[in-house]
Amino acid sequence: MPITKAESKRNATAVADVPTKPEKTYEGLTRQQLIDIYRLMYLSRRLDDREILLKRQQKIFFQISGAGHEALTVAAGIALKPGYDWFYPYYRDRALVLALGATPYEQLLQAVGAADDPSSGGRQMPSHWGYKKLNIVTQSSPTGTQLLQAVGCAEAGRYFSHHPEAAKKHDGDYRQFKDVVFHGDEVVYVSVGDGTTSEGEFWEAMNSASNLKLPVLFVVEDNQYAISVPVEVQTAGGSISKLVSGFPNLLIQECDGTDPVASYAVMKRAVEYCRAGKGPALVHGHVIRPYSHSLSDDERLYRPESERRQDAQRDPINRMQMFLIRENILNEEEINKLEKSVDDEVLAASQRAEQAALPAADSIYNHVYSPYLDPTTMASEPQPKGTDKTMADLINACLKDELRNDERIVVFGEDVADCSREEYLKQKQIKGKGGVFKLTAGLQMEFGGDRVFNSPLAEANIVGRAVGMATRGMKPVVEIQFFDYIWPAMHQLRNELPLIRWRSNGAFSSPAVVRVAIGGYLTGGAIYHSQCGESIFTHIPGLRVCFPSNALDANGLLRTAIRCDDPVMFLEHKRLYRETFGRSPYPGPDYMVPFGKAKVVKEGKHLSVITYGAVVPRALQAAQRIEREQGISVELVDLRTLSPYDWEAIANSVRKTSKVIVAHEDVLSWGYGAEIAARIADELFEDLDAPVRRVAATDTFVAYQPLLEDVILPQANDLYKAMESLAKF
Ligand SMILES: Cc1ncc(C[n+]2csc(CCOP(=O)(O)OP(=O)(O)O)c2C)c(N)n1
Ligand SMILES: [Mg+2]
Repeated sequence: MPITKAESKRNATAVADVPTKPEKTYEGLTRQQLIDIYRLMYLSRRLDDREILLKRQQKIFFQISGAGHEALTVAAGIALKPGYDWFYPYYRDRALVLALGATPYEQLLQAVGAADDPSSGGRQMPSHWGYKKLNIVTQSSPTGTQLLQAVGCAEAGRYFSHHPEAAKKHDGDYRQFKDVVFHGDEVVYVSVGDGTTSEGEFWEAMNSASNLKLPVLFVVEDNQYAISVPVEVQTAGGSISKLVSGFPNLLIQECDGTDPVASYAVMKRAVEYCRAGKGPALVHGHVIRPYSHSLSDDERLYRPESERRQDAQRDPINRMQMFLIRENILNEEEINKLEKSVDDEVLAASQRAEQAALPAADSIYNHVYSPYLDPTTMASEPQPKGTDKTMADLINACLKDELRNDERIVVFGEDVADCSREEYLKQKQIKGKGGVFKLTAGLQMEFGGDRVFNSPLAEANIVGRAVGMATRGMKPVVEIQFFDYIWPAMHQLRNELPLIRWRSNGAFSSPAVVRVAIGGYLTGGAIYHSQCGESIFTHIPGLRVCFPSNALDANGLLRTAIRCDDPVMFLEHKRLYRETFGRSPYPGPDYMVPFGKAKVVKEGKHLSVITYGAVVPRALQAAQRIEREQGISVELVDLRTLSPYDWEAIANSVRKTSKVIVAHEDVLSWGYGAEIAARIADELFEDLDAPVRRVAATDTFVAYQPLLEDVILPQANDLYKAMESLAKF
């Protein structure tokens, strides 16, 4: 069994001289390895104890321990290869992270919130592991979001081994800054507690990993509780390993997770299975939780003394001590000596960490976005060719160009493939679908089923896997079929995708593109096929949001979205896909529209309309009519991207006309216009001759009956009336 670099370092300070008897091994573990394992377990426990003390002294601000889980997680750490395999641990995995090579000092830097905390630079709570050099990917607090990312990470390893050319660097786009390393047989470790297996994303991850035969090692650390909720409430029948037994290709192993030798035996088997490419494995380890859920919880409120005493008898630290003595590996004196050396090490690390420099207050904006590539400067001129094309045509053309240009791109989502049953395509029995709006038509046929494919009907699955792939260096360009159904992916979109870079203090990034069909004016689209809601996403730092109004912008913005180094939500208005308005000739394979640069669609002098998306053609119609009928000259500004947005263009227009309407299709209250209007009122007050007006949908849902839809969504006539009233003010 390989000993990690960190372990061999630790051996230098290990105590025992191993007796020179014929070497007896324990599931392949040597006596020295068992001593090392005990050292790691004890080190982990003492670090928790130290943090608890520091918390009581108010020198740190939170504590959650890995106590009781040490044997299982050290076993995983030594069965896997740091910096080679990939790791998506959770907060109980302190001992795993130590086994992989993180130091006590590094762990304590996070507890004190130090500038040099390698996991997050003082941004995340303690025990939120992330170590780039060890392939331990930045971890968050939501239970279970790591699972689908681990699946995506495993897919990326497989993808690059099938497409080694794709790993190459490329100047001028995100690839310049995104290193790719792959080996072809790396395993992806992901762990969760028993309670977390109740999350839907657990089941989505199990489904995809086993269906795709991916090398993901799922470790369920079953301590019988999720805070105060016992396992029988979480899991039908009380056993997760029984419950998942129907998944094909899945190796299931159950063990006493308080016994490192038993745990190592199953981990080794599981790792071998995954590494051989046979599929995923699930290790169900039974552990204990001796220190309550966290320092904010007191388990005596819901667990009687008898139950706690029973658990204590299985404490892995005591058990391992007794084992070492029983097997004559260490005597009591040697154990004491080892423990003393660990205690000294922890104390020294703690004293050092308490002195560590704290992050500078002005560092808070670092790594919200990529520091390397600024999408507001990514621009090139169109080279128009051929006849006018629709927005749908030019989005499709951009996807084709970019798939050709960048082998790291994969396209997936619901129904995006031409046909999943490829033999039908090969035998030319069918024409193929390529998206419910046909935006991805022909992509699978040209680029193959491993680059363009259908996902299960599960939005979190789509975005979660994309996050994992993008973290490894791929460029997933995924599709959410209808904005109305984006919500199952909200966790990944709000808590993961845009945060990876910031929360890891720049160590990791996940620049994926999420294309979403959005909007109404469909005549019969009704509530669940007409929603907008862009302000929910512009409210998220770290996420870029585009909302083009015409074919040319859609093509150029999508290219910038794909080539840039930030995560992008690309909102495509369904009604505009095939509209006569805003068609354009194909602008060539390199056309890019910079983010944050609005377009003045029509110059004017009496008032400004700031808008985007499907309101642009409606506002233009109203502006042309009012100029014709009443001589009122309206300036129309199309924002094109909503985050970032072009404040300069807004300010220039308002300074020129002194009157402004902010218009959008989404409901009025708390909408995107509220922010823009507030900023205009704040910063341009002196330039205004009238109140800032807003035109938007009513504060209702979009109804099916066209008569109602017309009243609900802002029409050209509503814009006309608002223009008229403001001009007269
Ligand atoms: C999505 C989400 N819901 C709720 C929480 C609050 N929470 C944090 S840990 C936890 C219990 C987790 O239990 P389990 O998965 O069994 O892990 P354990 O802490 O027992 O190791 C809960 C409810 C959270 N972090 N994320
Ligand atoms: Mg639990």
